[in-house]
Order: sequence, then structure tokens, then C-alpha cells
Amino acid sequence: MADVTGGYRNPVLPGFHPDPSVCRVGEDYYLVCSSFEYVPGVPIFHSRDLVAWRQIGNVLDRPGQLELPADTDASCGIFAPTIRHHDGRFWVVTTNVSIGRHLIVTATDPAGPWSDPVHLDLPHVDPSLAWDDNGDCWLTTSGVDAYRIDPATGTVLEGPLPMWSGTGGQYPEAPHLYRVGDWWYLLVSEGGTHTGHAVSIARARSPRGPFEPGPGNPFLTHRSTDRPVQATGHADLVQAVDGGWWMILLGIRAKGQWPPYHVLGRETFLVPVRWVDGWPVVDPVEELTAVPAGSGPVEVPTAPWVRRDDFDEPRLAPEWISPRGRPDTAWSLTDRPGWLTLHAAGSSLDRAGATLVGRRQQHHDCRAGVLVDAGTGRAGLTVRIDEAHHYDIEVSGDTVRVVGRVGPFRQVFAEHRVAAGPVVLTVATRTHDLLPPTVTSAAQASAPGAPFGVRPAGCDVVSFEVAADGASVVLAELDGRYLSTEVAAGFTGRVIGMYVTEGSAAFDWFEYRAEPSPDA
Ligand code: 6LW
Repeated sequence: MADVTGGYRNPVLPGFHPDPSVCRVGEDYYLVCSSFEYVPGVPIFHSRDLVAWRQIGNVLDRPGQLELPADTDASCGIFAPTIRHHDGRFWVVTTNVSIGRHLIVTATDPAGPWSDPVHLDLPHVDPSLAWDDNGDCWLTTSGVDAYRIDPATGTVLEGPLPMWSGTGGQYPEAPHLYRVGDWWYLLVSEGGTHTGHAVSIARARSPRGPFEPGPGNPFLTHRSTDRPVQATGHADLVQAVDGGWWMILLGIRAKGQWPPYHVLGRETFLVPVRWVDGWPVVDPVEELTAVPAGSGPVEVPTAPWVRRDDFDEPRLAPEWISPRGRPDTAWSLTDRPGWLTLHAAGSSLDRAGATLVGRRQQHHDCRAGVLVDAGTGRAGLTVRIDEAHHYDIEVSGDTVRVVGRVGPFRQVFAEHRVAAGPVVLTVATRTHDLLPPTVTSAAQASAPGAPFGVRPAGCDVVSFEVAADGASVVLAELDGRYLSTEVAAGFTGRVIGMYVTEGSAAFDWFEYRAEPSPDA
């Protein structure tokens, strides 16, 4: 890691953390982002410097708050929350697109508990809240429309009032209203969430408008550039303790030869904001951002980035997520103390309903391993985007198998015999931008059931290892492009997860480690 005193490294929240929203209370910053079909919903993070974020909980962490129908599609569910602090309480508003409703929850402690939701049956997505000097609460949505509401009951008192819809780009969305001096600023994203993404601004003397567009719109976009960070948009502004302003936003980091692929989903970035003639101005978003010494975030000392869970705590840590639901009958930390026991609820990762507990892949180069005792069951470790895009290493009986599912295709890539008992299963990813276009590892070439070479120059190689009987073997190396957003589509990114698809299995530990790489 370079010495960047007075600077910081982006993304500040790597891995699939899109649609970020931020607020400050005193010296503390809180950030939320989208969770889609995963539960618990809406991860919430705390920071003192806008750079180092620690997850303190999930806003929607119990079934009564979050209804996700069993047939919720991948990338549906919870979209684009906004967090604000008003009148001594935190407020989060978001949309559950799977039931077509916005919802508002509140808390006095952002770590929770959060209230039961108040629902609003209004169109569009990306709701945001702002309070004016009269105490009126304004809900804004994509479109861009405003409603005056009673946030305690969800009653609409007035609206929709059309506001300002950007400069003509598609999908005007992610609106946020801010009072700055005598003006109300309306921040809007447009151009769609992919490479056309852009951020524009307008202002008015009242939330009702009329809005006057800024002179430099869009004031942030990376469209039609070859910058390493792309798709910059869906932004939120925050004023720091020292009076300076910052903007958080989503972006993607694509890898590989043309066309590039992104595998970590949309991530959260940070840029300093300066005001010029009453309008916010930002520089392009860099992975390494220098800021004048003393004027803002400083680089946090980097220890090796490791997250290990020995499952010794009475509760699951907040970063563990599961697609569509995690019924109490499907998992336990007490069946076998010190182990996470999973019970099969479905027989295949190819369909919704399988028992899976995972975390976001946050680095292009990483290793994740588990010690699993599958007993008489079938259990493993998967790298997934959704039910139709995942690579798995699993054990059942004396056989460890590597399986891939991509679109309509399913393939067993390797099978390997082990003695009965717990095994260590590992997945590792490494970027391959600099290697020649075709690489076939000796292990992969000799692996039974692995008939094809891999072509890893696209973005990364995902490799699968088993350690048992005192030996560690790489069973397969698979092309990571098939687990990218460009192939799978959707709004999420990769998740690495423990699963069981037959009987029960216990996991003693899970360790995730960022491996050294240019962007670690
Ligand atoms: C979200 C929209 C967007 O509602 O993607 O990037 C959608 N912007 O604002 C889902 O994340």
C-alpha cells in the first residue's frame, strides 16, 4: 500500500454496496446501502472519517420488517435506502420492489432496534426524506416527484409535485434534497446505473421549486472515458464536522481485456466536494484520492484485510447474509457450540430456498476457506451471483466435487476422494490481466472431470481447493467472467457462502482474506 498521508483509497466500501446514503450526527457518520433479495436487509455502517466503515447492524433484521416473497427474483427486494437524522431519531426510507411499497423505519440507536415499518403505496423507487423549516416532511422519488407526507403514519398530505428531472438522461433517480444556506439543492442521478451514469444538480428557494439547473451538469460522470472507475452515480452529499463537503456514490471497477467485466457489483466511493459560485464541484473519482493534509479523511493504517468467524459468539455477525430468508429452523449456533450448523431447506443452489449463509466478496484477489463437517449431508462453499450463476465446492460422503452452473448449463468440473471427517474447502480468486490469454494449470489439467482449459485473461480465475488427510489439492480453476454482472445481469455482485443441500452440516470457522494485488 502506497503512503497516501492526507489521502485515502477508494472504494471506501468495496464489494456489492450500491446506492449509498449517508448522514452525520456530531462526529459520527452513518451509511446504508441496498440489499436486494438478501436478508437481513439494508446494512448500516459507522465511520468517524468517511473512509473506514464498520458494519454495526442491519436496518431490516426481522421478518416483520421485511417481506420477501418466496419467489422474489434475484436483484429484486430492497432498493436504494436513504438515511437521515431528524428530531433525535434516525430515519431510513427504502423500497421493497417485490411488494411494490416504500417503507419508513426509525431508531434512536442506529445499531438498532429499528421500528416496524410504515408503508407508503407510491410509485417509483429511490425515496428520500427532507424536513423544511415549517417541520414539513418531503418525500422525493425517482421521476422526479415530491410528496409532502406525515412520516409517522405514511399519510400523503400533498403531491405528487414534479420537481426537476435532470438534463435529459434516462432514468432520473436517486433524488436528495438539501438545505444549504438560503437554497434547497436537489441532487439527481441520471443516465442509468451502468456506464452512462451521471450526477446533476439544481436549486430552488423552496422544496416546491421552481428549480434552476446548475451550470456544469452533469457535474460528475465517467461516461465515454477509459477511467478505471466507471458508472459513477447514485450519490449523496454530507457536510463534515470541519465544514467541508463530501459526496458518496456508487461506481464499478471492471477488469480484464476488452470488454471488461465487473464481478464485485457496484461499490461505494467517496469524493471531496468544493463549492464554486454556489454550486458543488467534484473531480473525477480515483481509486487513490489525495486531499490536502488536514482537510479531511486520512488513510487508515492497513493491516492485512482478514475477516475470520469462529462462530463462538451467541449471534451471527451482521455481515452474514442469506438469499430471501434465513428461517430459524435452517441454522443454529447452539446445536454444536462453536460451530455454525446449517440444515438443508432446499436440495439445490440452482433454485431459491436452499440454506446458504454468505458474505460479500470485497476484493478482486481473495481467499475464503471453511472447515466443514458434512456428516451424512452434502455441504460446501459457493461463489455466487444468483441461482443461475455460481461455482461450488462441496463434500458429501467421501467425495469432494467442484460444480459450476452458468445460465442453462451445469457441469461437474472435478471429483476427488477424501477420508471421512471434516475437510477444509477453499475458494480463491485472482485477477489475470497480465497473463497470456490461455492458462491451464497442471492441477486443472489433471483433475478428473475437468475437460476444458480456462481462458482467464478476461478478469479473474476462481480456484477451488480441498485440504484433507494432510494434503491440499487444487481441484479446478474456472474463468471468473461467468460470475460477472456482464453475464449474470442484475444489481448485486458476488457473494461467497456456506451452504447445505442435503441433511445437516457444521462449519467450525470461515476465514476471508484479501490477497495482495494492485487494488487490494
Ligand atoms: C436504484 C437506482 C439505481 O434504485 O439502481 O444506480 C437501482 N441506481 O437508483 C437499484 O440499485
